[in-house]
Formats: sequence, C-alpha cells, structure tokens
Amino acid sequence: MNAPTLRNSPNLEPFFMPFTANRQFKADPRLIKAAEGMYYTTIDDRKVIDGSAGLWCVNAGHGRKKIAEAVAKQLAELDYAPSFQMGHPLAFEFAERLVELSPEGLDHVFYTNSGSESVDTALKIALAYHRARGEGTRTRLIGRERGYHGVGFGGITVGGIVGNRRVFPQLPGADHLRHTHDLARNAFTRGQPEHGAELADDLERLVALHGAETIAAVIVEPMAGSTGVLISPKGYLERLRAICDKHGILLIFDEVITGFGRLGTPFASQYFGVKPDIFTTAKGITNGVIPMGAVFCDRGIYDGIMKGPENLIEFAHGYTYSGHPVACAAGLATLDIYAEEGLLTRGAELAPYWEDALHALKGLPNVIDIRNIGLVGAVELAPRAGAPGTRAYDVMVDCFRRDAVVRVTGDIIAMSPPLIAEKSHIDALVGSLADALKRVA
Ligand code: PXG
Repeated sequence: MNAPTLRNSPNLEPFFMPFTANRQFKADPRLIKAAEGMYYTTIDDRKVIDGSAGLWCVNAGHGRKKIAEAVAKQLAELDYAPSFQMGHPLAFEFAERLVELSPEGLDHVFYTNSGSESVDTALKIALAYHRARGEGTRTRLIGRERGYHGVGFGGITVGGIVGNRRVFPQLPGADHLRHTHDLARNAFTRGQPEHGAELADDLERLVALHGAETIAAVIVEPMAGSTGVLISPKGYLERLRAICDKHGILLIFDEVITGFGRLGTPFASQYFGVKPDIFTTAKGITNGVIPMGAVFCDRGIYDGIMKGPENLIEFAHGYTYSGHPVACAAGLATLDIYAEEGLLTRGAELAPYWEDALHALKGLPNVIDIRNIGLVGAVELAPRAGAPGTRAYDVMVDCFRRDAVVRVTGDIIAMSPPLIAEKSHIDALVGSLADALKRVA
C-alpha cells in the first residue's frame, strides 16, 4: 500500500507495527515528531496533550534534560559492560536505590529490558524457588481472565486476553481466576469497587481442582491497565494473599503499569497495603527513555534460590542487556527526578481533582461507566451494535485530530497522564475527551 498522506511523512510500509491495525494506520497515520513536558508535537506541527504518559511510562513527562545528560555521559564513559560473571558499579548502585522504594523485605532486583521479560523472569523465579526447596511439583501458573502480562509465551499463558492467545500455543498446566470487572454492581465507582472480594475465592476452587502442591504462583495486576483499568475490589487482594499463604503459593503482582507512582504511592502494593512475594516493573523505571525492567523479589526467595555448590550458577536466566549501564544511568536520573519533584506520591495529591473531573463526564452520550484510581481513569462506552470497539476508536482519533492522546481498548478509553500534570492539564485533557464524546455518536 502506498501510504503517506501527510507532508514530511516517511515511507510507512517497511515498519511492521506492533499492536496496530497496520493497514488502517498506514492509510491514515498519526505521526509524532517531538515531545516536551505534557505535550507531543505532531508531524503537522500541532501540539497534543499526552493523556497516557506515552504507553504508561513517561511518568516524569517528556524531554527531561537530566535523564538525557545522564545517558550521554554514560555512553561516553562506559557504553556497555556484561552482567554475566562480571559487573559494573552502576547496576549495583541502582539496585540499592530501587529497593529503598520497595516494601520491606522485597529487597533483591533482577534486571530485564521490558515488562514482558519481567513477567517471564518472575514466573521463572517462582519455579526455581519451589524447585530449590524441594517442592518441584509446583509448576502450575495461575493468571486471571482479562489480565495482561506482556507477550512472551509465559506472559500470554497467564494472560487473559483472547486476542493475544488464540493464535499461539501456551505453556501446559496453567489456569485462570475469573476477572473482577462487574458493571452491574460497580458502575461509576470512585476508587476501589465495593463488590467482588469474594472473587478471590476462585483460587480455592483451583486449589480444589488441581491440588495446591501443583501450583507455583498466582500473578495478577493490582490494577489491570491494558484491559481497560480494572481496579481490585475492596478486600480482594487481601483475600488472595491469605489464600496464597494458606497453600504455599507465591503471589506475584505485575506492576509494570502501577509501578513508580501511578497510583500515588511508589508501588501499588503500598497503595493496597498487600505485599506480594515477587513483583514486576518496567516502563516508568527509566521514564520510558531507555528500555528496562526489574523484578523485585523477597529476601526469602532470593535466599531460597542461593543453594548448592557456590561455584555453580543458581538461576540459569538473564539477558545480554540485564543491568545495561546506559539504562541504569537513565534509571538513576529518573529516580532523582521522582524524588526531587515528589512524583511518586504526586498522584495522590492530584487524585481528588482528577476523580471529580472524570466523573463530570457522566451523562455524556454512550458513557456506561467511569472509574478512577490514583492518576488513572477510564470511560467505558456502550458498543455500537455489531461493531464493538469502533466507537471508542473513533473517539480516540477525534481527540488526536484535535488536541489529545488517549488510549483505547475495546470500547474503553483509558487515561494516565504524566505525574507532572497540573490541574489545567487535567481540564484540557478531560475537556478534549468530553468534546469528542459529544461529536462521536
Ligand atoms: N505487564 C503489564 C501489566 C503491562 O501493562 C506488560 C506486562 C508488558 O510490557 P512490555 O514492556 O513488554 O510491553 C505490560 C505492557 C496500553 C498498553 O495502552 C499497555 C502495555 C503496553 C502497551 C500498551 O494499555 N502494557
């Protein structure tokens, strides 16, 4: 297809785009050429507000000089050094800084390059831990319907989005909890839904079905982002934690989206007051600037794996770029910015204003739910008869053509602005969405 329609547009054909309707996009592209603070500049020189912090990653806003300078300096000083049987100080320094932010006890960090790799790493740590302590029958992994855990084979095995699963085979033995999305009982809830704690008992059902001694771990997002901002109901995570403890099952939180301040605390485990055994991160760890992820694990799990002869590798896993020096430099500068500007708790300060602004959209055409937590919000629309997903997609395109970037999944519009947002930015973003909702029938 001969795609370019805009001035300055490159040839769009060779790039096989990820999670994009390639032909639709290339026929009518949305191209961004620059970014600063809360705004993108499009290829046709329009400023559009970034309502989704990139893809939930640019938590400190775009164009942060401090990170750019740290990256440039690191590139000149040490561009690469291996982390296999060797090391460089920055990776250790960064790990120490990271675990200062995590809940007590979750004080060891394994580096990856993405959320998908973090998920597969976390699942492998769980399996290795059980095996090392003589419970090698625990190989079963439990995810949840509507969960998103990236695109590795481990991640799609525990993930719960049919579109990501139907084409690909998965690891054997996995099973899923039911999802917690319940519009009939919880529509238009502010913050955590009242109803649904009992859905955690699904884990008891799976234990009864499979036997606890076959189950290694349960992985859930404390707030599911990709499937449209599904917030854990009150009491749900506490109950899941208790059932895991009762049966010796590890609890993994996937914090790839919720990590680094999105809910108004450094990590979601602190927001909900529930401690996992392992949690995954990526995205905001470097403000999205350099690819990186990190898996945090409990001291007991690390110690449990440190078994056998000391000259043997305890955990046969890792990536060429685990602990890449340039990513560590970006990450350290990012943590400095988060600390200097109080961004890891700023979401909590903005949350009430954000909540009121979003819920003011109630009553606009086709809006069937509005939900929010921290600096995350979603507006769910009634699907068009026979054409699910098209209404929200048209809203997203309408926003982009005017002045805002929002994310769409099915008929849900999700928003997660950078944590540097001011009230005026929230007004602009929500106002743009309101106008689009009125225009798109
Ligand atoms: N776990 C969770 C909870 C995620 O949200 C991943 C793992 C995978 O991360 P990587 O870095 O491998 O993509 C994610 C990614 C969206 C959107 O708009 C969400 C993600 C990625 C792209 C778009 O909802 N989440």
